Amino acid sequence: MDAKTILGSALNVSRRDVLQGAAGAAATAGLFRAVEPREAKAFAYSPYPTDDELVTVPTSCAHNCGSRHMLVAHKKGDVIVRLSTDDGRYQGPQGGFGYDTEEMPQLRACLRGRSYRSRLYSAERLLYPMIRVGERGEGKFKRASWDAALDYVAGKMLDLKQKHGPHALLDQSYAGASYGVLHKSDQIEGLLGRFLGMFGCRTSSWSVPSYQATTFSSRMTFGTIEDGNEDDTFAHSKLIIMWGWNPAYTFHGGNTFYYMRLAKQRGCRFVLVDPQYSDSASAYDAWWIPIRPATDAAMMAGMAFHIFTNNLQDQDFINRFTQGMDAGTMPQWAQGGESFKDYILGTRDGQPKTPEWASAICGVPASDIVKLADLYARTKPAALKASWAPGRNSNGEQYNRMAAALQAMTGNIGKLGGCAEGVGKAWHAEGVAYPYDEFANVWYASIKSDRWAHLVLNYPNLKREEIGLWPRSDNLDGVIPNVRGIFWQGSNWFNQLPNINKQIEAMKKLDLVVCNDSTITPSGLYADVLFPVATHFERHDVALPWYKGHYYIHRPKVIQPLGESKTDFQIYTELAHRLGFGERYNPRASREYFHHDDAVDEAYLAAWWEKVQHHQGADISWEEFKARGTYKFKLPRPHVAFQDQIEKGIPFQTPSGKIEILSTQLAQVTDWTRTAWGHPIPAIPKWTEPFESLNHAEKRAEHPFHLITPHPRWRTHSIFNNIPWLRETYEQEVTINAADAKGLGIRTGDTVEVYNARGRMVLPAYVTERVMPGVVVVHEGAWLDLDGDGVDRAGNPDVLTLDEPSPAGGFAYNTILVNLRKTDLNHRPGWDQLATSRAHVFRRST
Ligand SMILES: Nc1nc2c(c(=O)[nH]1)N[C@H]1C(S)=C(S)[C@@H](COP(=O)(O)OP(=O)(O)OC[C@H]3O[C@@H](n4cnc5c(=O)[nH]c(N)nc54)[C@H](O)[C@@H]3O)O[C@H]1N2
Ligand SMILES: Nc1nc2c(c(=O)[nH]1)N[C@H]1C(S)=C(S)[C@@H](COP(=O)(O)OP(=O)(O)OC[C@H]3O[C@@H](n4cnc5c(=O)[nH]c(N)nc54)[C@H](O)[C@@H]3O)O[C@H]1N2
Ligand code: SF4
Ligand SMILES: [Mo]
Repeated sequence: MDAKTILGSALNVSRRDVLQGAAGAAATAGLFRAVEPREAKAFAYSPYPTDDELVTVPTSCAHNCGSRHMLVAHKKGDVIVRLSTDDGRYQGPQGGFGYDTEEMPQLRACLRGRSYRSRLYSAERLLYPMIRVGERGEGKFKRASWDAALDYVAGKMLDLKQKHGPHALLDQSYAGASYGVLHKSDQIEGLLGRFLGMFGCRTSSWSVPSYQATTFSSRMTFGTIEDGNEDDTFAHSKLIIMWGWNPAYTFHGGNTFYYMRLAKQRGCRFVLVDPQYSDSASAYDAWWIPIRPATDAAMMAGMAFHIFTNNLQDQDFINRFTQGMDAGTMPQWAQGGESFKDYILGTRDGQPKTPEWASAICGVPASDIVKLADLYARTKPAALKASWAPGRNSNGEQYNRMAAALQAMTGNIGKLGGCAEGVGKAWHAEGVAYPYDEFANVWYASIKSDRWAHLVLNYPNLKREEIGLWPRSDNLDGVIPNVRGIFWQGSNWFNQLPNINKQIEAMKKLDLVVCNDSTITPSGLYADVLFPVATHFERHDVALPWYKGHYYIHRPKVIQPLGESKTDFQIYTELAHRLGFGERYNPRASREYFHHDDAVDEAYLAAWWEKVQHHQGADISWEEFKARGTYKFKLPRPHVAFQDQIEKGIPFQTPSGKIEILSTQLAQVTDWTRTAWGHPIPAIPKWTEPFESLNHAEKRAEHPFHLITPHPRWRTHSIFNNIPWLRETYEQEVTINAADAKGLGIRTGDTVEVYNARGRMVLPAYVTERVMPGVVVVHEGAWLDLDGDGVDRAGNPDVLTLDEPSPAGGFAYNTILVNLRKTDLNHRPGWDQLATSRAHVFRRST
């Protein structure tokens, strides 16, 4: 072969191209001597197909990630070769290339969404049903036919129901696919709940890891979790306090950061109250107030003290809209009782909650507490965005209720540029496209989700309050469920719930574990049967926004399902047929649905769109929506929660119709063991001691550091952990303050072990001044990778977290004392180095 032929074949160009190139080079040699034909050829080569060679299909990204953006698939044949995102062309009739306005910004994808192709085609994809052949957790499976795998599960279900009764199967479905209307995984509205419920054998789980404490607070205070403003309202704030909130990483809406930037340009001031200095703080040049984790309620009480004692409160707002803020707003039934102001001033308990008192608990100088309180009370409008992470603590509900008290006393509720969040849900979407009728046919007992291991390990010798058993009004009230099997759908909770080692022990006692997922995961590794699930690129659906955003995005079936994967709906429908209730479960489908889902899914979605037209006034047809790809609702004014309550005097949805600083419901509980919470909760917001914190001298002697575990920018919890592109952008590391690191002889890049009585994990250290002394940070969501000694080499902080619920059911993910030491054990950052699903052995043994 001569040089040109080699060049041609190496670059994969046709022989004709090479010949033309050679002729061209010869003809022009005299003119362009400097240009080597070899270089010209290499430059001209284009390795990727251009758009006119591809089919373009707009769709959306997915999962429980804080937002919902567009992805635009470009495919060749049935393979997606490129993903792009919104460029303005999908915004309806007014849109067009480059269209991007303050009223209607594009829905542009983040780094995770743009990497989605490598998740779609990852080596960890599940392509065939699998049945476990090794021990649970060993990772050994053999490929099975759909028939064999479905028969096995159906047989086991009948057996367990017959032997152990109607509680034997635990529904651990969660939000991996909650934000679609048809192929839905969800604790409450999901496909699995309906399936197990109709089968008549289900224990469901309540309590949301994200914000159970916050939900409790929003419900008690406002009577709803829809206390959220739309993203664009941030642009109208004069002061934004990011309290335990890092929107540069953890999105709470699609364009939050954009609107906050507009606020900055208009002169808004920013404050961050957080143990770590975040990228959000640096982006907005925020005043950083480092705070000891799990002590936020104390600092807020100190702020309330300053506001009351300097008469900076909005007394008119308090008088008109609150219950129990002070003596004048106490309801008839509580006259003479302790009001919130009494508590803050210490008139009953003798302890005024002064900034100095607060400072001793939270570690923030009293002068800074005063300065922030002053700034917040005097700047109008001001948004105290009290995010969920500080509520993801022991007694976290008190933090959120205290925040609501501050928001109310400064009159920042129901006003543009203010903020009442809380949960922050801004919109009630038309969320379900299959026949879902509020628990009809759904037989259930309900336990607190992260207490399943405690239940299984201690059954039947436990009290109802240990598992947060939901009260019932029938003769089954108080019956402790005998759980013998788990179904995971849209959840990798084995990897994500607290105290994984306790879950591993409980796993050993189960008779059946079934996991539906698109990839192998740690939950799948501990399952008996793996059902491969088609992703949202491989099925027909409509996407919902997260908590903010008034829009829908159409999700066509962009490509055919990979391997033998099926949708969750197909899997449960076929199982239901085998168990005798297939037609009831999926009334639009025949048994053919397992092989042909298109027409049935289309029918469900078209009927759902009719509801959108009738209930929400969407003004285009289903066909037009499909053609357009998105539908955005035009709001008559920026959406501000409770604006009508404040401006028109409409009652709040609480028992009193007021913002309940004193909760009517809590004040009236007589037996806490018979509530789902199980533990006493004060009726007004109060500072209560967490299980453990930097203030517990005795516990600190052995475990001197407080670990917090925020959400990662580069993953959606555990999803995307196996993506090499994203792995290049980060390390799963423990962030430690420079002075602390010096004391331990640790430098950036050293491998350290982080441990406490519940577990051990290994990961590299990142030494910095951006986290306060005494606090260390590890992001949640790494895929558990245990060695033979039970040490997690991946760095999943849930081997260290505590499964003890805080009184209102919150998850104490940020309340963890730990210690650190340098180690010779190696860190194993991800299974992508170890696993291929094609091998049927998902993990190397240790
Ligand atoms: N230490 C610590 N732990 C935490 C937290 C913390 O702050 N700190 N945060 C907690 C919070 S807030 C949350 S929300 C949880 C999240 O916990 P999980 O919900 O378990 O987290 P994800 O990683 O999102 O897992 C979702 C799973 O659903 C799968 N999935 C996606 N789409 C589909 C589908 O269509 N069908 C099926 N069958 N499966 C699908 C994904 O592949 C993935 O495995 O983690 C909690 N864990
Ligand atoms: N990129 C990305 N975005 C996400 C998710 C994701 O996995 N990845 N998950 C989504 C989900 S399901 C959820 S629930 C939300 C979570 O949203 P958030 O709860 O708001 O997010 P986190 O990242 O856990 O924490 C935010 C900040 O709180 C700080 N913090 C932790 N503990 C304390 C404390 O005790 N006091 C104070 N003052 N600050 C504290 C952390 O340092 C961090 O900077 O994010 C959503 N958005
Ligand atoms: S924020 Fe969520 S929906 Fe948006 S692109 Fe990222 S992962 Fe996808
Ligand atoms: Mo969450």
